[in-house]
Amino acid sequence: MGFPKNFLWGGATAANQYEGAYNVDGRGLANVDLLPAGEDRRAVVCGEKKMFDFQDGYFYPAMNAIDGYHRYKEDMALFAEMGFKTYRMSISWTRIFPNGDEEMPNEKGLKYYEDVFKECKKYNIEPLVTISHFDVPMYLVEKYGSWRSREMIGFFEKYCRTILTRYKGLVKYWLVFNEINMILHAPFMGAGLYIGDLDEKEAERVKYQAAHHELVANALAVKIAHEIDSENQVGCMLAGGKHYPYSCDPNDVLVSQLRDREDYFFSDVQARGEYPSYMLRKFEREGIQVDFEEEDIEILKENTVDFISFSYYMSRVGTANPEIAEQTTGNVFDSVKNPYLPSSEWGWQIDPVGMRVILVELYDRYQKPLFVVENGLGVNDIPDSEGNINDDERINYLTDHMKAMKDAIDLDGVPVMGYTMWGCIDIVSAGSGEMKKRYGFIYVDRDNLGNGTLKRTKKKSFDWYKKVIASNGEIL
Ligand code: P53
Repeated sequence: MGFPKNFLWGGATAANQYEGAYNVDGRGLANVDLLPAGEDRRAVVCGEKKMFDFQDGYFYPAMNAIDGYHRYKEDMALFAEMGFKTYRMSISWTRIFPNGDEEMPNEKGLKYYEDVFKECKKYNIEPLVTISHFDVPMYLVEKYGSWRSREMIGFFEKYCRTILTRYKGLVKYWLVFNEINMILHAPFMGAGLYIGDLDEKEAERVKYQAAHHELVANALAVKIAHEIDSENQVGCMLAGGKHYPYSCDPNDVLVSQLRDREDYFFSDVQARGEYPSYMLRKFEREGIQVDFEEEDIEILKENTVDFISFSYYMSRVGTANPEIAEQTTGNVFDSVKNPYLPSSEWGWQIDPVGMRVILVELYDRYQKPLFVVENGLGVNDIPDSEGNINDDERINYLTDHMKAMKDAIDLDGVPVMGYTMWGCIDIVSAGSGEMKKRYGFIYVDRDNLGNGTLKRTKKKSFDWYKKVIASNGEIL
């Protein structure tokens, strides 16, 4: 027993956190370029502070990131050396359609990813491609207000058709929207929505209307992918992590269950093909007017995803007791602190058992194959006097989470397709904008302000992960 023979071990990155080269080869500006480092980042990410262009006095870490655009061959060789079976990456929408509404795609952008996929093939690495890892062309944000407008569906459909056609035979595994539920918590980073000028009720309506458009676009992407190549497998992608009741007070249990539904709403639609009754009731009760077109119901119903993917960093806690207010820090998902769990340097609580809990829960709920497409630990790794990085804390974190995943496979019978460790090479942190929040097996010489040689160095975990993959998880 243990991990299945064809288990897809690998690592994950996202275009805006990895590539840099934000204005090279005709690439257009995207929302994700405009998230500044520093204390205003959160307000921009959450759509409260408007940042539609670069402003003086700010540093924008995604502009150059770790220059993966020019260094992917060197990085891919290192992934191959670790034995990666898969590499999760994302396509930057504005490399393909710089404004989002062009008649013809940008050939330089298309060619770039074709080269990347060919490089994967050279090493027998199966690409797992996110179609939108939070990015939206700024032109569409300014002209249409991003996903609040139904017009977005058509632009996205065209983008999907273009890449699915071009990369037929090179890519088989696709994810449509990264962490689709992020739209409720970080609307500008997650979906290009600026809502700072709206009252609370209108902001809520806009978020759900935009979510509906994304859900329809997701279903159309599934449809197109299946039409273009019946080999294609398309997954949804959820920011995962269950809410545990703070106590066994039934009211805490209920609150936790209700909070989980804010996340499961998305995968419920994507996996089951219809709006869950609890969400329709919520819209009715709270007077949230979400416009549906007649055809949407059928589109959603007929184009459900093939598998469920998710990120898992931490579990969350729900309580009905307003006096329990100690919050965890550093994540856009607010949660009460769990007294049983330790925290990372960034205040993210560490809970390997929660990996098994979420795997079991998602499989119970959907009975579709699961894919763990993000998991990992952000640490401020500091090279010692010899330049070595002994990241034992990361190795322990990953070992514990992989063991929990193995339990879910072995003891619970959950079908897990693969595991891609987040930030397999150090990249810019999405939440904090820092470079020093590092996840990688590979260290990158760059600091929070963009200084450094960008030199890549293997950490201790590099050889450890190589052994994990070579033994198909047996050495854990
Ligand atoms: P960082 C929280 C906040 C921001 C993005 O996060 C997040 C989460 C976790 O649910 O989502 C994913 O870099 C995301 C990645 C991101 C990763 O978590 O803030 O898909 O883009 O880098 C880790 O430590």
